[in-house]
Amino acid sequence: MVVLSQHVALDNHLSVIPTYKPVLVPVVDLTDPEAKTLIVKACEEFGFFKVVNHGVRPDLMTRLEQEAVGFFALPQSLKNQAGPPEPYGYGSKRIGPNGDVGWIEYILLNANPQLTSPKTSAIFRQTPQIFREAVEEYMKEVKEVTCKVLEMVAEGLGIETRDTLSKMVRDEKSDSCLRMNHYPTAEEEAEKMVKVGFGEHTDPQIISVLRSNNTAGLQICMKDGSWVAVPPDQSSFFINVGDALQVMTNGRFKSVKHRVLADTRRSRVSMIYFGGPPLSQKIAPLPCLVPKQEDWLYKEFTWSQYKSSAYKSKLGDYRLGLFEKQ
Ligand code: GA4
Repeated sequence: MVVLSQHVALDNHLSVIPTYKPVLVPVVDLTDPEAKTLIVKACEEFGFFKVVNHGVRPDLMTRLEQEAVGFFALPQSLKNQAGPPEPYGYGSKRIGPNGDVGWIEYILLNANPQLTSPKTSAIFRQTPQIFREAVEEYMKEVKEVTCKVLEMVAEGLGIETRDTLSKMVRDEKSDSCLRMNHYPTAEEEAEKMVKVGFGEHTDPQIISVLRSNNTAGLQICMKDGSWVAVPPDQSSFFINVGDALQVMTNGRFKSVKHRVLADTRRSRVSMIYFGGPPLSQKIAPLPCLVPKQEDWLYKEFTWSQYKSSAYKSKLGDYRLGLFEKQ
């Protein structure tokens, strides 16, 4: 991992190409017997880690990447038929409904194939069978990695029922989603610089599992407020703790603030699986971790309540504030 030591932000552009100094990124080998301990440590210290030996076939990753690249290469008018996102569908530059923007275009899909909307069908219109299959096969395997990691989290935390967290994602009503992001290159020479691709934010869900091509851009925020750049690695997954897991661990795990600074000389493609609970799931500190309610730092809420409050917020807002106990 590399620390961003200085930058100047001007109207979503960085006027200086930042300088970096190296830091270690926690790497967890999922086949290591110590993996659960290392995951818990990484979630406490960074809210972020990289996983290797995850068992997902590399061809599934490259196939979905190729399909996504194919979609993003379509004429703008065709892509627009799959948008604007509400919240699922194709989006360009605008992120969420409250005025956030970035140097990005993306596809957001609900992980539940039964919730196919006309916009989702428009995404798959050009190569229906191949793209849909690539998405489904990829999601099936990444969901397995997500659940495996959540089971290791539960074991590492000493929770007796190891599926306490993973069952929320395995549930057929789980509100998980898949995001495919494209941070394009700039055509104009004057535009070739570092821009904010995806502004700083935390993810609302339980955990997020990201895979990108070999173009840099992802940065995470350390506890002291400094930003560190994460070197890309197309064969690994990067996992971050989301708001819901911060609440369920009563703040022991931190939902890590992250962002993407896009170097517009190279295009970056990432796909992120957001492991979310069913809409009706109650989210609160887990009683097996924090038995006394008076020790809870957060009020109980449903995932549906949290999600609607998130969609009323701006990307960089501290969304958990509304749910903290006084
Ligand atoms: C951040 C994490 C996921 O990408 C996402 C985003 C969502 C969106 O793009 O539609 C949000 C953002 C994310 C958090 C606050 C709201 C909702 C945009 C936005 C301003 C799909 C998610 O679940 O929350």
